[in-house]
Amino acid sequence: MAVSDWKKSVVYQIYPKSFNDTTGNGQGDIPGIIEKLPYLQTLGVDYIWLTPIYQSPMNDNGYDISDYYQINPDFGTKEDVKTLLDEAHSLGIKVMLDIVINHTSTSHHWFVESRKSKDNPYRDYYIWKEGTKEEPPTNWESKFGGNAWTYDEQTESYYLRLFDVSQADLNWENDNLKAEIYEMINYWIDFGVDGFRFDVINLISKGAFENSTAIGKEFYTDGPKVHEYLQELNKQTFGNKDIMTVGEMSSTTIDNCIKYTNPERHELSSVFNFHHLKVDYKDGEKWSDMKFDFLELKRILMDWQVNIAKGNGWNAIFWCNHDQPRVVTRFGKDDTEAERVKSAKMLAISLHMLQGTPYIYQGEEIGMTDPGFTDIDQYKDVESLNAYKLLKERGMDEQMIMKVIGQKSRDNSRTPIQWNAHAEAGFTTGEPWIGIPENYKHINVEAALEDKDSIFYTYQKLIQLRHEHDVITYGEVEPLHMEHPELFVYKRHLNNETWLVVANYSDQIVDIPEDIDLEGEIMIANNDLNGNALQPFDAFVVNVSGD
Ligand code: TEU
Repeated sequence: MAVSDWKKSVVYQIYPKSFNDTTGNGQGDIPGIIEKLPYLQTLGVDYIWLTPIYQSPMNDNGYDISDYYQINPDFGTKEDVKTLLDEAHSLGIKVMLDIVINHTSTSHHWFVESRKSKDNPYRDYYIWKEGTKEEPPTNWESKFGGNAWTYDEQTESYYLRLFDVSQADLNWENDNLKAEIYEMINYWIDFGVDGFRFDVINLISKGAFENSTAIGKEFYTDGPKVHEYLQELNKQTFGNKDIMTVGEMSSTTIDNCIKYTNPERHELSSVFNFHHLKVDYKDGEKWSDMKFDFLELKRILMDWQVNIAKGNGWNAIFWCNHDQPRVVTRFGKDDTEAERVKSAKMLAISLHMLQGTPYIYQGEEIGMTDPGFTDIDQYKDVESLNAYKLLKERGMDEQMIMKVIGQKSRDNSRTPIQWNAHAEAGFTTGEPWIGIPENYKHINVEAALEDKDSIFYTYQKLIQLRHEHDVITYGEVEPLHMEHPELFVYKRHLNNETWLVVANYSDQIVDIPEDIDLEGEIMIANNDLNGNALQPFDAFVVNVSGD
């Protein structure tokens, strides 16, 4: 049953293209989501967030929007969205849409107009600068590789695109543009949605357009007017309404995230940051081969936990999304079935006991793994395909390229949900748009629901615990044993209640430190406690109140 306090809620992220196909065209659709709502109700989530479902050429799977008011026909119709809202609401599930307003597709009619001439009324909706064919306005780099400016023959100028060439950045200095954005968001509020996830929202305020000594991030990340823009957006659209918001913050800081989410500032409800998911980027480079740094992971998570709370801000907490590899492969272990199940539960427990709003990405609740693609032709993602070309140009050998893409590609999380052991994992009756790993025969929703010890039921219980025990939402976080190389240990305190969380991140038996007393009521665990040692990937949450 959904909770009335949004701070106690849990969100389930749906990537519609890979969720459930009802037409046999190999891509998921909105009726497919409707069909699975009872499953999500069984899991117990309060909200679902759908990644973009609007009209789009799909160069970046919907993050390139060409019309904010139309639904991509591959996903269904506006009627389908209405039905989804009604049916979700009747099951006590709220619905969040993804709003991409840092950029639009270059097929959006604003951009089509904008590129026509320098005096077109839409010209200023985007960021155009002069430059010669040989020399772009600045040396900034696109997040997807290459220079961030694209030369347009028509008016012999450059437009800024921090992502793909087909994703032109919007100019938030333009009042008409802002008014159109507010109108569009209000349209979806009136339509009946309950929340929004704002894509790369901390990039909307561009500062000076100058050459960078790095890749240009410093000029537009948490830019000079971003808080002003968000306060205005809040006031003109969702502020003072029962709408939950989460902003996706690229390379942000704790101080800015406090500002984004402290309720007194009227900006957003919560924020995603990604610092804890860069602990396997060697020297900050995503396309590198590296096992994750566990001490760094704990340090970053706890730094955000403690300091965001001090500033009265609010985190979103997550391991997975449609841009990240699968967490069980990444921070757990999927070599054997026992290790996969055990480590997936441990990761779930140690994350869901933190403070903030937890997000579960489709398939995470059954411990889906990276697919282990070995051939570049298996990859579909624009970022991965660009990386392949760039790494080749840099001279990296083919085997290493496939290894790092295998580790880091966004396609790792984009393979379809494995519903059952039938053909194509029950996702489609046609040819899936992207490959499905063989392990669907035993890793699937049907099998998970039948096994009362499955990962699914750990997630279900974690959601129930959050709904029932205020300590998880409001308790103070006390980090412990931060230098321990295998254990993640912390306490949560609320009034007279104290919960202790102990998780073994290693595949080895580890002694329990002497000052850790696991005496008390076990609230959730993935094993029975026995003796003074933790088995590989053990995780325990104990109510130790009265110690
Ligand atoms: O992602 C923003 C973003 O910068 C990253 O998550 C990015 O995919 C990654 O860092 C690349 O290494 C958001 C969306 O989540 C993503 O799917 C879109 O491609 C991107 O914005 C552009 O809209």
